[in-house]
Amino acid sequence: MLTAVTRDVDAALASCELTFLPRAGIDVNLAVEQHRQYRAVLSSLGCNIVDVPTAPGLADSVFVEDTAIVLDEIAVMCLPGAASRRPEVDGVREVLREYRRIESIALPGTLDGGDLLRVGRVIYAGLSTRSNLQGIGQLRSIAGDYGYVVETVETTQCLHLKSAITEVASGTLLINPDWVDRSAFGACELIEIDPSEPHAANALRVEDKVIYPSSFPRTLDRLVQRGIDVTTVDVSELQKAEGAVTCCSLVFDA
Ligand code: CIR
Repeated sequence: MLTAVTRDVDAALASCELTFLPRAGIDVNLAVEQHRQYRAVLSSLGCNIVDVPTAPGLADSVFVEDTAIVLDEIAVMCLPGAASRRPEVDGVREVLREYRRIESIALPGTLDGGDLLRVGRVIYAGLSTRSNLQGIGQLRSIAGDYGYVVETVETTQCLHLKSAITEVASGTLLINPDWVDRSAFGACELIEIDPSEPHAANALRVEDKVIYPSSFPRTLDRLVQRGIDVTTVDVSELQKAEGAVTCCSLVFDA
């Protein structure tokens, strides 16, 4: 059964970590409503929603993607590059241990799930302000035992690898080529975002469908023209926290 692990928006969301965006007023009540709709779309696409209990004061805890990568065989608990986010991991581990054997990244390695893009048996790992070579190396060693190849890819000007590139259909990636070098993804078909929408590369694939922010109409057109079945969601308040659609869930077969 397709499962989506999510976590409520914390009341402290407005105190979130920010790296590339200036702080803008976040309407937390609206964020809660947008997140409710996001969960409803996940449900409508066949996901069983499993919630991680809230841990008050963890401002960024809605962004569960950064705490783990769930592979078919195991879950690897990440070690977020931002120290304020490390306490988020425990609650997610407690949930994931119901579904997978758990492995973990340890200091001095750091690794954010937002930097991990899995395409088949390849995991592209973003070398970013959050994820370092030690963290990526630990993942390579853990996942290598299960036949995954981990490729390191440098990102620039964006928070995570998945700010710059995500999978929108099997072997087809949506990319902002200004933030990540397209040559790293030679084996895949690439769709470029519309250049006027630099944040538009983050799409959440759920089997043969895609959940996508309503704020990027030009790139949305490109996806639709390629025959991709897209459902849009308004995530304006989560975007002000430098989040988008992949970061609010961990979707896997359970
Ligand atoms: C952070 O800076 O860590 C959060 N404010 C946003 C994290 C978004 N995560 C993601 O896109 N995977």
